[in-house]
Amino acid sequence: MRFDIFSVFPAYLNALKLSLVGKASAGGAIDIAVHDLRDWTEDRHRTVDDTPVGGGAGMVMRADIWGKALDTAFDIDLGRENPRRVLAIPTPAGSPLTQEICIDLARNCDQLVIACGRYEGIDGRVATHYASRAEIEVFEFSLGDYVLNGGEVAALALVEAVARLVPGVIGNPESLVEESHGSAGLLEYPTYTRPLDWRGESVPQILTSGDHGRVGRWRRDEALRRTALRRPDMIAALDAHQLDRRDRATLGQHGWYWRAQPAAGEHPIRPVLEIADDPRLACVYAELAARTFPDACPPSLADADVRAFIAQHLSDEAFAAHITSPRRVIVGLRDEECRLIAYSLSVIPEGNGAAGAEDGAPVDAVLSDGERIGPLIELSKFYLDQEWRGSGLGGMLMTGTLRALSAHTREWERPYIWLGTNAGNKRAQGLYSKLGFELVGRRQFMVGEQNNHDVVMARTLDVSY
Ligand code: 6GU
Repeated sequence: MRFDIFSVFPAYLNALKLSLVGKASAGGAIDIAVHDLRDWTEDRHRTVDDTPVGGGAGMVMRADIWGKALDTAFDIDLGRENPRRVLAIPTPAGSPLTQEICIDLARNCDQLVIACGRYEGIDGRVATHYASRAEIEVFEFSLGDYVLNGGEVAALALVEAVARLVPGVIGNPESLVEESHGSAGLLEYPTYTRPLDWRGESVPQILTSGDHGRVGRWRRDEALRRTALRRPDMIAALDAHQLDRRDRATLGQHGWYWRAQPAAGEHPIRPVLEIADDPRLACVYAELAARTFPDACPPSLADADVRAFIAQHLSDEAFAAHITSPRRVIVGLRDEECRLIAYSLSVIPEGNGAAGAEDGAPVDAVLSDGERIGPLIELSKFYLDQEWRGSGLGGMLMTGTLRALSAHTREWERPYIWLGTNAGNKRAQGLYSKLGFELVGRRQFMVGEQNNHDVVMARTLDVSY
């Protein structure tokens, strides 16, 4: 691969004689030529710029000088039919340079010509003229959102990023596999070497364990964590199909979730928690409640009874009443399109819980270790939209619910929360026990004419699990 770099400060590019890129060009794996733009001037002062047409600050580099210079590079015979020639123009107004672009250039480009501008940039016709020529591609690129005095540093960056990917330049291509911005779409995990103790800091113990499986997992968790903290945009761009069960736990800690059966091309999202405090939201909650309530009913329940229950207890009006009631707390989760994907509804008993709850709810209960607990808040509804089950979102909804409730129980000595769920619904019971609930008793629950058997589960209201 051939690089031709044009600059009014050719000495700036002497760095390309050093290190890996220097060796690669000395060894013939790549071919780098640096040219002084002023060699194409004809006046005594070797002038390359002029004032901007239309006025404004600074100077603009002349198209005629650039044209003569760049033509000489594009006239070079590269010794093959239809070579791929790219004109790269560094500018803070360019599109971001990415690893993906560098990989493509390293693999598929025969000649990379880099036009380093100075001052206020290069006359705009240079880019449009070369872009109009069928045998040349133009790539105006930027290193990031800051301004450099000229394109030379960007040219150095581009050559180094591309050259190291040219086959044969790096001795051990393995080292390209796991690096940041590689195929995993994550930043690289941190690396360490001896001494194992340095200024009171030791190398993470797991790395000296010799357990490759655990080391591999630790490194992936670190890569995920770093990326979540430093580059949330990269997490948002991940393909959910490339993420595993452990990734769920790690990214869940940073607020990222994806569905258990992601669609093609689905990305993780950061659901947003809300406390429903405006009765105008009632219809949104009623819709999700009506849609999810049947999932918790045993198959023996008559459809008509389920529909009647929904009409009576989960209507817009019912939710408007819940939302405005001081004894109800409704918490929702919304996806990035603001769709409601999960909600909970809690019932706070009268009189700081001392007087007992409605609907035959237990005032207090006995835990498995014999401890009596109470007073109790009822977690009356806790539903995830079907496709979000198994995503870990239940943990987020539970934490949000407990936090919202704790604002109501500051005066309580030992606040507990209970729920009843159908005795046959093992999936729900499994979820609740993962979320810190334990079995404390049983109860009957009427839907229509039918008496349903529920288990009652409870947990403390502190959020320290
Ligand atoms: Cl490519 N050129 C200049 N002049 N400034 C920049 C840049 C490029 N990328 C970021 N800032």
